Amino acid sequence: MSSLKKTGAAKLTLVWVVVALFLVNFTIAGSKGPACDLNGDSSCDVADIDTLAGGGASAINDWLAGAATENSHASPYLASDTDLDRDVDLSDYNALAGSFDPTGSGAAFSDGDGDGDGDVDLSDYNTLAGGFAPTGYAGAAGVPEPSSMVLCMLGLVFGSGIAFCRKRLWS
Ligand SMILES: [Ca+2]
Ligand SMILES: [Ca+2]
Ligand SMILES: [Ca+2]
Repeated sequence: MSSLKKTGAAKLTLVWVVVALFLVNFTIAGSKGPACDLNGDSSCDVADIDTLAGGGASAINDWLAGAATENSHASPYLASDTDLDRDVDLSDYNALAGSFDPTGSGAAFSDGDGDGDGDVDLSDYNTLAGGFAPTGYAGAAGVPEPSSMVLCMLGLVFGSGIAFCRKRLWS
């Protein structure tokens, strides 16, 4: 009688083990998504890269390349593109400037910490300034930026304005 009870208990335990293994396997298989999806919502975006705060440059750069591929872009996201909208513009600059803290720690990618060292400092700023591309950075190399063209035109207008005034006043 007691051996029957033992056999029954062993069978029940075996059933529970099988059920548990099935549930574990189902959970693992169900949560499989792209490697860049770090928060498990099936998309690779700013919320994911922000979880790498302070994780170092190579973790950031790996994610930027992997997520760009996952999101069907031909080239990796730039480290200064704080909102990952494929440009480096004034809104990226404002994010960095608003969180500028060279001695800080724990800054996220969307705060402007493009090199993943946890601070938002001159090095992050220089990277942003060097890659500033308000019209987008996919194939935009070599095209003069509108801001510099406007400055040149203003310079021309201002310069000829001075020449005009000089002519009027001193001739
Ligand atoms: Ca995600
Ligand atoms: Ca951007
Ligand atoms: Ca930094």
